[in-house]
Amino acid sequence: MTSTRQNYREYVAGRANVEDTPELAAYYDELETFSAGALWTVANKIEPWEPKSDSLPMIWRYNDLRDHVLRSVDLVSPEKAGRRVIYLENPGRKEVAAAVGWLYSGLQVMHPGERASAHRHSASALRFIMEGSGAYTIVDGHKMTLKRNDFVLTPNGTWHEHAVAENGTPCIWQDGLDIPLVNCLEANFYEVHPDLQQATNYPVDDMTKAWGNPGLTPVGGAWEKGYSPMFKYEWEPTYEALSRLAENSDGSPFDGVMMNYINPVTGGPVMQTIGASMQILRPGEKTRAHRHTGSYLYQCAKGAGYSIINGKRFDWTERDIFCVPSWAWHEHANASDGEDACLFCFNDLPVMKALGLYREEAFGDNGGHQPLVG
Ligand code: 1HN
Repeated sequence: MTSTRQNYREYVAGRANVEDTPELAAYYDELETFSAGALWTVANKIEPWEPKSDSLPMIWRYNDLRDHVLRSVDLVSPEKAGRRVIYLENPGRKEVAAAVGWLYSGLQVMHPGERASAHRHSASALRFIMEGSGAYTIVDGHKMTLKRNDFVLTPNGTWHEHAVAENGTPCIWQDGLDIPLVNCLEANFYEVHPDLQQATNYPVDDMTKAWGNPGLTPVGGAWEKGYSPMFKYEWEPTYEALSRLAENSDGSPFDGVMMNYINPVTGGPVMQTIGASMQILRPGEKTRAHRHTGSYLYQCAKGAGYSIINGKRFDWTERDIFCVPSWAWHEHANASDGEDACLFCFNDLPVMKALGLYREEAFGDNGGHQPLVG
């Protein structure tokens, strides 16, 4: 019998390097009948020297996708589809429907007067509003109005639903979820709301009004949940804060002027599994290359520029989405001489950090910039 079994040998002291013999092949066959195997045949594969992402660096250009997203409105109803979403599929992560690593993302579209049913799940989700007016999301009874570049949380376990008001315009937003991760951990539950729709029990936008005041926190506003009580982070104060920081600081050589969206109760990430940030690149600014563990999805919220990821250049403009896989070298640049550029990013950094798996490295050569390949 010829075996198709792979033997991952490495000619390095301390690594597994056992030659195949007919006797060992027979032995491996016997082990297989008991659903067992010899570690030394796979050790080098399952213990890579450094993270090897299956995800490819990718860009999804809005110009390519927008018409297709809008077309789905004629093809399926939100009632039938549940959510009318075109998801972003990384060619290396098709089986798990991930855009990068263990993160899912998609573009959701709703027309005025449409309302999707309420549900909840163990996966945590976020929205980043791309275009349109009149959209709102209800999270655990809290209604939030959504405008361009607003960032909204629908944390794990919260009832949530979306709609666009009758007098609104077609709305598109980016969804981000940790579904691939939660499925990988075999911990995902899903429930449809018993009434299909939630009652809105609170004043509109109350959570942002209560928790979104810089340097101030409401007295008596106890909050013990693992995610931020501030469900919506609006664009104007975010951009203003970044612009103010940029006047006073150059930020980090690798990320430039960047701010994290935080849980105001803890100062930590907005949700337990997903973190998010916004960064501003001033005209002509170029960051130095570095790499770190964790998976990252970026959306250009303003302006234009390019990123070099593992030696390949990706040019982006407003609304384009691109990913940086774990341990991929990356640097960002604003090529314009007049306008600043802003990059929204969400990532699984809270997971990496909570599990003690975060690592970072600076690119040392060539003044900190990658040579282009290909
Ligand atoms: C979900 O709940 C939404 O609530 C969007 O809008 C996309 C993709 C997979 C699983 C749940 C939403 C989703 C999702």
